[in-house]
Amino acid sequence: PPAAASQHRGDVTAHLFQWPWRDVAQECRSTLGPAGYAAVQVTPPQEHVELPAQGYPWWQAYQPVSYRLDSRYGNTREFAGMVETCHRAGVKVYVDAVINHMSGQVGGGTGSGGTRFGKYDYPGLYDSTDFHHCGGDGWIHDWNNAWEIQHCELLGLSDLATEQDDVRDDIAGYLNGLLRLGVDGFRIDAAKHIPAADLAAVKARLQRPAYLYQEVLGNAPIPKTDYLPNGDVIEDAYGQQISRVVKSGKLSWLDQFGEAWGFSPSGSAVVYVDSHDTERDQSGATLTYKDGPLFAIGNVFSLAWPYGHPLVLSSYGFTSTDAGPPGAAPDGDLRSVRCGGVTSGPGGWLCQQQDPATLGLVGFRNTAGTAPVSRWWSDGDNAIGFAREGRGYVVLNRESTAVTRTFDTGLPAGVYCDVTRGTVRGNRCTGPTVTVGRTGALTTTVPGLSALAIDVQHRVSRP
Ligand code: LAG
Ligand code: CA
Repeated sequence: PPAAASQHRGDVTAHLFQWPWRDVAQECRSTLGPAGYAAVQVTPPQEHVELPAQGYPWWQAYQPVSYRLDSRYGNTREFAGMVETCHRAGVKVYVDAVINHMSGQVGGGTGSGGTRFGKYDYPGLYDSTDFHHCGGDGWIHDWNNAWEIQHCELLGLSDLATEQDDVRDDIAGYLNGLLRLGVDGFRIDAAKHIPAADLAAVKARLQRPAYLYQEVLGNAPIPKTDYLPNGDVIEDAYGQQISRVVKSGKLSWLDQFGEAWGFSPSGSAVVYVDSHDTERDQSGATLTYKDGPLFAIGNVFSLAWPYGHPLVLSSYGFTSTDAGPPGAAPDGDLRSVRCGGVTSGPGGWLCQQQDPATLGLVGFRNTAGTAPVSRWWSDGDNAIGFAREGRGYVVLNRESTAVTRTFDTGLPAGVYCDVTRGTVRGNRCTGPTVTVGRTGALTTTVPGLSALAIDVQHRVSRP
């Protein structure tokens, strides 16, 4: 990859859930690169099952049929072009790697690239001897039993015998092919269902170093710490807790948010407010785009706060949890992404990665770098403010009424652009500004259910 791709650009990844490769490329060029996103996470790119009778659900992508890059999202040429374009824009590409299992189709079928397959038979790749066969229906039933979780079938998906050398070779062959196309790292899907030692054996077969973040949900009976020697882990407790605090707790509880809450080590944790799975959780526990200003508060906090590596979900409106991406043709083919969907119900692509506050806070986080949190203030309830010492300051007001006070920002005096609402073009802020006085004091009013963020890269004038 060109030099731009290896420059330090912070640690925010945009997950462009279900986006075709050509649109991802365009988004790297027009938004992700200029805004300072470090990386993009793309949908599993391998050939997958096709389920027209079920309306081509999004989760087809999580049932591999072969390792050819021939999917609903594009072909090998389009995938390679996307990686090249994103690198040119300074954005790394992380692939969602589905390597615990193949399909769950009992009667078999034909894949998105035309491959005919059976549940335990993938011509030229795997046969029945390459899979685990537990008793009974083969499924995982006892979720307190670590052996079962790793050796039986997740949701009835044919479970690869990852302890076998030939299976490890085939999985590594797939990942190495992606690395040859320039891919920078992998989200290891369902990592908890693969013994950590088996993943280590696959990693050892990679032809060059790659960034790994592993999906290990919960801690029992399989602890996330088992996987830290392989790379980072997804800290799913983060999204649960931030959702709970913002929906029904107090922001003032967040002053030690991170390892003190029992989370994984900050430098090894990938975190999100919501994911493509949790936004479909029916319990309503997760903060999602459906929560409007509350979601915005959780999102701004998570980007401003120096714990973990944030993953920003970009998704589409839906009512049915199975619904595939908007605007698909009757044959399941995808049309190009058009941002601007309505925020509830089916309707369109939401493009949360382009939200002004999100763009502003990606810049804020990059500007803050390793500066520590300081000057914490709260009203003891649901309004907080804190600095990233010398680099930025943020106020979050989840009260229903406005907060007016003088905040001790510690920032150099001047007029600052509120990056939750505007950005600097030329030397002017496209949104509201606030003035920091000579002692770093900022006297302002922050309306109920809103946020304010300023950073030293967006100071529009000095005294
Ligand atoms: C994941 N991480 O570990 C993904 O984040 C998650 O989205 C995947 O589930 C899961 N692991 C397997 O890769 C998704 C859907 C499931 C879907 C599965 C396979 O959330 O609902 O299961 O992908 O396509 C579907 C049906 C099940 C059925 C299964 C097998 O919903 O009812 O048992 O297919 O036929
Ligand atoms: Ca397994």
